[in-house]
Amino acid sequence: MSGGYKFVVVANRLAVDAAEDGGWKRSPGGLVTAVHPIVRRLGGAWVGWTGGPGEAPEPFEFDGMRLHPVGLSEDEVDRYYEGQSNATVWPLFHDAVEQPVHHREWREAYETVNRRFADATAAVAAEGATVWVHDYQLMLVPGMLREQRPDLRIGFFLHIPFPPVELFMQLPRRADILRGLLGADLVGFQRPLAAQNFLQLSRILLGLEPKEESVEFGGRTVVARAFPISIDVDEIEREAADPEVQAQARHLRQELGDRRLLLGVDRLDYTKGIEQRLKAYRELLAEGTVSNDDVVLVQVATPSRMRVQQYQDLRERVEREVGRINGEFGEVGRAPVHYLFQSRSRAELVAMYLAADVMVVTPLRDGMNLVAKEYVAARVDDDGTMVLSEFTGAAAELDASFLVNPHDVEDLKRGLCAALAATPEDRSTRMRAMRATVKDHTVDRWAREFLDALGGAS
Ligand code: ADQ
Repeated sequence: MSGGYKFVVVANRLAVDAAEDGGWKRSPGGLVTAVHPIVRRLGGAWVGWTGGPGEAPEPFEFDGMRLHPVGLSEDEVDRYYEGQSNATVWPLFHDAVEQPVHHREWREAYETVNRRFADATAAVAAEGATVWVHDYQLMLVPGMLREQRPDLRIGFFLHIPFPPVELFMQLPRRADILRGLLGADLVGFQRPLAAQNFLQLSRILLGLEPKEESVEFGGRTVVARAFPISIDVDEIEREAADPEVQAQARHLRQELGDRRLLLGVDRLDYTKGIEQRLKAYRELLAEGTVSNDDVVLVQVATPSRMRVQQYQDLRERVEREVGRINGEFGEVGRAPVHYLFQSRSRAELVAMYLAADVMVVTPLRDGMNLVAKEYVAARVDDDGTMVLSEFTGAAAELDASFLVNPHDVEDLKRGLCAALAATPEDRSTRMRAMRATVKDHTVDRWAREFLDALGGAS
C-alpha cells in the first residue's frame, strides 16, 4: 500500500503544539523552522506524535503540510518516551554523564512505537518517495520502513551525539539499533567523529567493511556523514533589530544596574553543565575574583522532562545551589544569581542575548547547542563574549569564543575571567569571526545539504 506523498518527515513530535483555543500552532524550534518550508513547497506530509497521551486525531492540514498524528497510550509515553528515549538512550549517548537506566519493558515499548511510526509512514509515502526520519526516539524506523518499502529513499538525522564504541556497546539489543539505522540510505550526524563512531561499530558489531564515509549493507550503500545543524539567522537578526526588543534589552540592563551580565539559557538538563557553571561562579565569588557588586548571573532554565526522576533530582540540586550562592553572597535587592525556571518567548531571549556581557554555554556533552549560535546571530552590535564548552558540536565552528572544559572547574573559572576581561577590540574581533561563520551556515543550508546528499526530494 502506498499513499500520495513524495516527501515525508518523521519525527517524534509533529510540527505543531496544541493551542489554547483548542486548535494548533506551529511549534517553535529549529527543526520545524528548517523543514516546514520544504515540506510546504513539496506538498509533503509530517508523521509525529501530538505530545499528549491518547488516541491519535485524524490527519489534518496545517499551513501547507499534511500532518499525520501517531497516538501513544499513557503507558507508552512512560516507557517509550520518558523511559527508553529519555532515561536510557539520552544519557548513554551523552557520555553517560547520568547513569542510563535499562528496562526490558521500555525497550519493548520503544520497538512497538517505532513500528507504529514506520507503519504510518509506509501508508502515506508515495512510490519512490523521500522520507526523512529524525532523532534518537526513532532509530529503528529506517530499518522497519526499508523492510516494508524498499522503493523509498530514506534519510536519518541524529540531533544528539553518537557515542564512542565502548559506550554504545552497553546498550542492550545494540545490534538491532545499528541495523535500524542502517536501513537508511543516508545517516547524518552533527559531527564527523560521530559518523566515524557509527561506521566503526558497523565493523565491530556486524562485521561490515566500512569505507571512509559509507558502508555496504544488505546490497545497498549507506552513507554516514556530518551535517552540523544551525539556526534561522535572518529571523534572529530581525528580532535583534526590532526597536521593542532593543528597548527590552536596555530595560534589563537598567534593572541590573552597572553590573556585568553573565547569561545562561538552557533546557534544565543534566547534560547542559548548569551545576558546573554555578560551582565555578560560587568559587569566583568566594575567592573575591568577582564581586556581587559588579557581576550578576542570570540563568534561564526551561522546564524539561519533569516526569523523569533524573530531571527532578537535577532541579533540586540546581535550586539548592542557587539558594546557597544567593544566601552566602547576596544582599537585600542584589542577588548574585537570578534563576528563572521558565520558558521565554524568542523576543525575550533575544533581548537577553543583546543585554549579556558573557554568554555561558557549558554542556558536558551536546550534539550542537543552538543557544550558542542564537546568541552570536543576535549580536548585531558585534559585541559580547561567550564561554563555550569544548564538548558541544558548536565549538568546532565557534572557536573564537572562550573554549573551556566544563569538567575542570578551574578551567571554567579561567574562561569566565578571560571573557569578562576581554577588551572591546578583542570582543569585536571574536564576535565578527563567529558571526561570519553562523551567517554562512544557516539552518536552511543544513536542510538543503542533507536532502541534496540524500537525493530524491528537491
Ligand atoms: P536541545 O538539547 O534542546 O536540542 P539546543 O540546541 O540548545 O538544545 O536548543 C534549545 C532551543 O530551545 C534553542 O532554540 C533555545 O532558544 C530554546 N530555549 C532554551 N531555553 C529556553 C527558554 N528558557 N525559553 C524558550 N526557549 C528556550 C537538541 C540537541 C542539541 C541540538 C538540537 C538541534 O540536544 O545538541 O543542537 O537538538 O539539533
